[in-house]
Amino acid sequence: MSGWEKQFELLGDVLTDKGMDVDAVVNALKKQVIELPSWAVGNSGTRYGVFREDGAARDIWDKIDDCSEIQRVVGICSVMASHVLWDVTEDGRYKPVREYATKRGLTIGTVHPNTFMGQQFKLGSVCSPDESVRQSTVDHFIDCVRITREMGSKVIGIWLADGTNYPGQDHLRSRKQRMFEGIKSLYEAMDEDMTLAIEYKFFEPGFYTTDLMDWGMSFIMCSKLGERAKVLVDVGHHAQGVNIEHIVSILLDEGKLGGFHLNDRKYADDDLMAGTINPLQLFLVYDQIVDAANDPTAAQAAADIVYMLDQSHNVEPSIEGIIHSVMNTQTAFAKSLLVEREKLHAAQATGDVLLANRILMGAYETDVQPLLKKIRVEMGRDPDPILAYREGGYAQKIAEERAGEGIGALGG
Ligand code: RM4
Ligand code: MN
Ligand code: MN
Repeated sequence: MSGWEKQFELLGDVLTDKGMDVDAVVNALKKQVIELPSWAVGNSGTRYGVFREDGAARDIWDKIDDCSEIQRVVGICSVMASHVLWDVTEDGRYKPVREYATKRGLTIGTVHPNTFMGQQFKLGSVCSPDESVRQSTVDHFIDCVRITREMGSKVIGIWLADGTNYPGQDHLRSRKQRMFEGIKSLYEAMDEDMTLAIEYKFFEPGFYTTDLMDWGMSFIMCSKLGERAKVLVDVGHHAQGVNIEHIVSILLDEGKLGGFHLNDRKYADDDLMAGTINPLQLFLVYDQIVDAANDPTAAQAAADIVYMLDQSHNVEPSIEGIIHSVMNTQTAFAKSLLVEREKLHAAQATGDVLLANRILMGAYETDVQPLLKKIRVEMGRDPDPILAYREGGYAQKIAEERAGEGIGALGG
């Protein structure tokens, strides 16, 4: 028996003694799915520069190959999220993308329209004061419904770069009304079984106002649109100190949590690897989800959440960076499964503040690595995905094959 196998046995005994169903925990971990961000493989940069990576993906085919390699070692990422302008063939097609993904063992997940890169979007997309820009945005949205169908996906995720830079620049209430009309056109064009996830971000690229600046604004849009519109929470899109897990709990209770863009940050929208700066926060987010999953009134809302990474790798190799994020996300989820919920609820009910916090932190402080190694092996993977990736020789192979210049994450 290897070291981690012995640790697993011990952990299993400890959890069983606490009355926990270890098999249920193992099964839940095996069912976890994280969508890989096609845009995070390949070179990326800050606004100051791009550091080119040996073997960086050059086109959509490389990106699919890279995601497939990631899935080979992690086992819970058979879905690739897509950004439409960056994931198209040279002759403007999407079907071959889906077909190649299938061949490499992947399906296409959340499809993201792009209404922020064209010159026309200087003053916004659906919120622009220019009617023709609003119309071209809606045309793109509707085209994205077709693309989503062609990609075999059921979820569209929008993030609007709309905002203003100066007081007085535009009429704020009019922008809100234009935004609703624009998103409504998309919503109405969607198939009955498609879901719209609406992302918010508190600033950037606009620095004075952002038309969808927080979950409340997304929530207003979603509520007015209907059942199939839900809020997408990018964990890096809040002001400092905002309690994200609280937002998550409220959205879950309202049945309005569409999904996550997972990453981490220290200051603003830093797009760092998930769970690297504030692993406690990631755990607390998962804790709310698992709590809802155990409550019949919120279980469906929890089951419907779509999870994807949205990050950008500037100094770490992108494939390894993504694997690391997936592993950190597994860790957070595993810990949240170990919370002694009945005890916690009892402590909450009696106002035992200290005990409640100790119960929660007890789960957070448990070493779940033996558990994760166990499920990886049971899923036919190596217990350590990073090591498996390094030993597999893929990095060397792509460095040779793709010698020359890779593309940037923003397509350039
Ligand atoms: C935004 C937001 C979106 C992402 C773009 C590129 O900050 O996170 O999800 O698609 O960046
Ligand atoms: Mn995002
Ligand atoms: Mn972002």
